[in-house]
Amino acid sequence: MRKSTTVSRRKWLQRALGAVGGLGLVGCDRIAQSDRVNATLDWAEGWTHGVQRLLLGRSALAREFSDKDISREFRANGTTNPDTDEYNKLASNRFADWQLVVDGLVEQPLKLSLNDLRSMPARTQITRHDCVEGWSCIAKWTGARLSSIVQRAGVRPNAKFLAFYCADTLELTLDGTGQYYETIDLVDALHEQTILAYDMNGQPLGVAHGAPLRLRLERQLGYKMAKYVMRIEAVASFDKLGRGKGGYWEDRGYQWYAGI
Ligand SMILES: Nc1nc2c(c(=O)[nH]1)N[C@H]1C(S)=C(S)[C@@H](COP(=O)(O)O)O[C@H]1N2
Ligand SMILES: [Mo]
Repeated sequence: MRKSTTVSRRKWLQRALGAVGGLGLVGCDRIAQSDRVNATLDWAEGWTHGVQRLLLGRSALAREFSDKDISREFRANGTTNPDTDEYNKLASNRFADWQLVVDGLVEQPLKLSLNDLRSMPARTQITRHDCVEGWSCIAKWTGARLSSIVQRAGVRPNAKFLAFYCADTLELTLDGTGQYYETIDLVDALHEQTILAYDMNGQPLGVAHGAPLRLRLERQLGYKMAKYVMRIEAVASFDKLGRGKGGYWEDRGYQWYAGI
């Protein structure tokens, strides 16, 4: 099975190369036996496999742990309380009046309460959170699958990224670019383990860890996992958001794709 796929791809490549070289199909097999053509074919096949591996790599699952591995203390980092009037008001009512806004390049803009989110397809996973600063903690996260939300909103064909806007301002700036935000592409948005978590270790998410809702994106570093998510916007590019690099920390020099 594998072998025949390889053989037919090789045939196809031979034909393609033959066409490029202006050689008739008749001559292909003979020409293909020369070392130079074979080297080219090997290179082309290697390249194809490399791309396949890369794409497969994007859907592979992050390691999951068991209950006994859960960290006794999970460190909180960055903002531990947005502490704005608006946020405090929502928190005082245990976020009963809070709604997640989903808009931008979607067919159907959404406003979802915590109850709405809790009634959507969910996933629970015990994973390790790795912060770029060099510490890790393990916790159990439960949340709505981001793929279900994307599906319900129906992203338009020109949407390439999802932007997450948070309730907290981490740095006070005159132009407002100190507000925390993040962007991810649709490949990561549809990943099996990408969820909007409302529970941590079986309890409603606490304020320090991003209440009422935080992103879990288990194949990337901690700074990608936006806490205090208020709004998700489907966008074609993130050039015009913040300082244009795709996230609060990206705008300050960190990589946009923080794969682990
Ligand atoms: N809104 C918001 N999200 C954020 C941050 C933040 O400061 N504000 N810090 C990020 C960083 S650097 C890390 S490591 C994690 C920390 O999550 P925790 O507080 O649950 O440990 O949240 C990320 N998401
Ligand atoms: Mo972090």
